[in-house]
Amino acid sequence: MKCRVCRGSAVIDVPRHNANFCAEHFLRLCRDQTRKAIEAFDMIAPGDRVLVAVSGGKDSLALWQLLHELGHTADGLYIGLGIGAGPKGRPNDEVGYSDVSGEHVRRFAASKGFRLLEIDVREEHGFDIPTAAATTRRVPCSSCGLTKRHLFDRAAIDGGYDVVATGHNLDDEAAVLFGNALQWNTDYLARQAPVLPAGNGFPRKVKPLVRLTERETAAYCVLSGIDYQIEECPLAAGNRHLGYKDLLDQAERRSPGTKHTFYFGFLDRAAERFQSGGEGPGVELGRCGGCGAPTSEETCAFCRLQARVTGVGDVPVRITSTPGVGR
Ligand code: Q46
Ligand code: ZN
Ligand code: ZN
Repeated sequence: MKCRVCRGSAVIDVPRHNANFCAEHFLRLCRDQTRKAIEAFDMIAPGDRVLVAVSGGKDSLALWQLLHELGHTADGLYIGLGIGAGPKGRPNDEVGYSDVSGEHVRRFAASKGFRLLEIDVREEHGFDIPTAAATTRRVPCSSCGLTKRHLFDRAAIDGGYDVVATGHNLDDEAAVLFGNALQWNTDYLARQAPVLPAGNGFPRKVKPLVRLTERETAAYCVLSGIDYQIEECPLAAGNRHLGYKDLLDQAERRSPGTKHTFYFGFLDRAAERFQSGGEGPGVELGRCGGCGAPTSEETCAFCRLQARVTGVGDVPVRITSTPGVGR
């Protein structure tokens, strides 16, 4: 197996590019794909301050390093979600999934000299994700996604960042698209883009890894010596997107390039047809009475969730977004 670029000995095959690469040229491929996504979708302008959502997993740590390699100013934000099942799947381990994830992030940031911000949801907001899920009786990813979006938005606005970058990769985006298309969730299809512009008190949101698959970001980490949290979130089991990922993996094995064609074909030829206004930047939003976040209601969804879970206040919780979609 020879590298397509230098004909040296290859360490990885990438069937969708019909090519093999040595370590050096595979890492370059990852940088080039990230740069291409950033440029094609005007994700980050020169001089923009970027806040990277870091979880300790392969995608977010790869993204953080890639942004630095591409010359961007990127700080990280880690949110401690209080997810407690331990690394070996034992519930109520003293060192839980979130603790281990946080350690990976801190070690990585310290080794690179990157600036890391942290928010602990238990300490600062009085609840954790397992409790929120039990209280709302919804899959944990609903309250988790809502919490993360809210806190990243607020930290970016408060910290004067121009853009929030997340590590969603091609597998993630293709799976969300697949799920939304299966159910014809036209509102979500309208907002499924690798860039959501700033407006209405929200920062710009970008997904610079949309041209890389999960396997490729994992290989990027291994080949560049990034020590990431390998365990999957123990609360992910109820997440429908995992099933869609399996289906797309099968299709990809039979026909390499399927995920890319599906996702980028949608963006090129179909996405526009679903745009019809909605809560985009053009619609004027009010401000939450509790925290000041932009919202179409008196109180934002995060403050309603917090009130319901902590029992402080009596506000009905209504979760309308799914992870990875929309604001
Ligand atoms: S951390 Fe949170 Fe994820 Fe765990 S509960 Fe779901 S959304 S799976 S990226
Ligand atoms: Zn090579
Ligand atoms: Zn609020």
